Amino acid sequence: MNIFFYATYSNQEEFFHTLKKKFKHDKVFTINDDVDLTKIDVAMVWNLPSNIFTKMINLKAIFSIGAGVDHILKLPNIGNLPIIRVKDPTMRVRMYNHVLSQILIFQLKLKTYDEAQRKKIWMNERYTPLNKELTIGIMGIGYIGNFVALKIKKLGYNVIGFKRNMTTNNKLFEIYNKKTINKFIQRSDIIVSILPDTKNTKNFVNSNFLKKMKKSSLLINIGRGPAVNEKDLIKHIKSNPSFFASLDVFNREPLIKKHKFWSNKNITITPHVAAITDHDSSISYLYKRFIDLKKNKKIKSDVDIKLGY
Ligand code: OXD
Repeated sequence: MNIFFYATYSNQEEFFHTLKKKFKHDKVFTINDDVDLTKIDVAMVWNLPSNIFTKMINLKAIFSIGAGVDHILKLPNIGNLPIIRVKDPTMRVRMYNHVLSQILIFQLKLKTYDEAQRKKIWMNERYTPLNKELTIGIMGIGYIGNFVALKIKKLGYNVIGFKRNMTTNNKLFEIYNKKTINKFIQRSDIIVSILPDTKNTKNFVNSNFLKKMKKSSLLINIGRGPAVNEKDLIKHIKSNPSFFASLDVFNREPLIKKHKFWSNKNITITPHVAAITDHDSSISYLYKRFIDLKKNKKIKSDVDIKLGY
């Protein structure tokens, strides 16, 4: 089969070499090859430009080399083309580590002590809640969200979930849906958004949502930037000094220099690194799915185009 690889990763060369080694029985092309795009069977991509995609008129499937597929759903006339996305167990572990680190920073008031240290202030002891006293609300209970929720629950935190169209309950933790979302927000001490970027999730966390959150609370966003209304978040923090946010994803990346988030002491910024793509493990996953396609001549899409994930 003919494969076309395209990515906008900073280490895409390295990724490409590992991919080429793994797919040694097939031909892997890039933009630097003089290749007839109509002969490409499979595209393995991150941020593929539309003008390249539209020339690949005989594609059997398009693979996202990351977990997200928003970059693929933006392409024109995707139709019923099967979309495969990476399900990488190491990505889930990294997401969990990241979430736990941000929970602990908030729970143990480490930002406050850090600020005091910079001013050489020996701060009096402050109450820090135990795990069992905190409820962590996870929005987006998919491959990653479910794993994070269960790992956190094992540490003794109370865990609840939110999934828009969920009607049945999960046996391991309570799941709220779009009808019961208010209760989910009000119960949570910390909300973790692992929401994808879809028409239903744009500005999901807006002033209305934030107002319902506890005054002393933490919002962690490791899903997609557009799920959080950035202006509303800044306003909310201004009037709620005990409200914190830890953001790994943004409306526009990289975050521009003049963005208000940079200098806000209640906001922690990480540059979309909560779960970096692990080359070996994600390429192994892509390979497994590719072999399925080669053997069966067809493959079931991982993505419901209507839902957008
Ligand atoms: C991904 C990401 O979707 O890195 O893989 O955001």
